[in-house]
Amino acid sequence: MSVAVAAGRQAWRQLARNTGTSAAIRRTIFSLPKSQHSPFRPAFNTTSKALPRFSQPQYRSYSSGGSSGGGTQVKFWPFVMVLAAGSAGWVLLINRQKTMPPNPQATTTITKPTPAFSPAHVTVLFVLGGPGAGKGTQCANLVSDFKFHHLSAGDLLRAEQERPGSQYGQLIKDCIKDGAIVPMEVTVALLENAMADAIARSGSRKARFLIDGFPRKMDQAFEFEKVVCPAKLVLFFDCPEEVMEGRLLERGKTSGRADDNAESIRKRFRTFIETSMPVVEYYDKEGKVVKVDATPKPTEVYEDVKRKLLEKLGENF
Ligand code: UP5
Ligand code: MG
Repeated sequence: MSVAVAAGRQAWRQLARNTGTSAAIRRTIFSLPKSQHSPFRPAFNTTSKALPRFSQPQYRSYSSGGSSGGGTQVKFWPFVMVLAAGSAGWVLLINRQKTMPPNPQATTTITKPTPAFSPAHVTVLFVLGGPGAGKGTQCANLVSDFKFHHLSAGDLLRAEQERPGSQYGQLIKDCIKDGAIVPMEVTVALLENAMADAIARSGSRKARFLIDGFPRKMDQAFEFEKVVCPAKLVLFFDCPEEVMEGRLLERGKTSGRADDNAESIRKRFRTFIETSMPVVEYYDKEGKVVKVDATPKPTEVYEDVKRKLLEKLGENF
């Protein structure tokens, strides 16, 4: 029997060594009275009244408040080692990444939409002002003196409205009569096509454009500058409503325009104040607005336009 007990004790020792059981547990086991070392009892069976102390050291070994002072050192050094090894590995990894060349495959490319025309070749001036302020009249003067291409957004929309087979004809007609703004996708596309045509016809990459009556809304401004071409400045014709109304009603006698009537004019004014003036204010804050008083007679207005434009842009803009 004693041979069997001795063999059992030897087997326990071997098992504890081989399985890496902590020294604390091993010491606890092998410091017990020999009678409690039976290999046939489950060492960690907490329900076993005969072996309550087998279970206790295992829980305490993770606590800094253990009652066994000698056990504390032994309990913590493996974790300190693991932490130290982990930290060293982490520092090594970070340092290695710093010295490594960037992986081209891992680089995320953020592609911004490129405008169709570069401002290095194409100069765009937005021409804004209330209905009847004289935008079209003054653009005609600038075309003859400065070789601008004049594109009136309103004229392009009216042409599209009349084009046989246009899917936007009715939409444009309704918007114009109500003084409402046609969805920007339509107008921006018409402007871009007209610019491309003008450039193709001129045979030169360099071109100057007066974009008349556009943008009438902030989203149009952002969209145009993003996909078509950034604008150099805004020429703004400032005119009181009663003056504009008189001009439009006078023109309405012969123009044939569906919006030159009292009711449409009222709606156009409201849209201009609520939706289009914020565009002028936005560009004004950007320092891009050239403001001209549009109440004098056309020739006087033009003198002012010319002087202010040259002041702002110089001779060779
Ligand atoms: N006139 C001009 N200057 C004068 C002066 N100094 N003294 C005395 N008379 C003067 O002039 C209007 C009239 O005034 C003319 O008879 C002229 O002889 C006289 P004009 O040069 O035509 O003024 P303009 O500002 O161009 O007036 P217009 O009516 O064209 O302005 P709107 O901005 O209202 O019209 P537009 O054609 O740009 O737009 C029409 C509609 O299209 C909009 O209401 C909208 O529904 C739609 N639209 C969009 O939806 N999106 C757009 O981007 C653009 C238009
Ligand atoms: Mg006009």
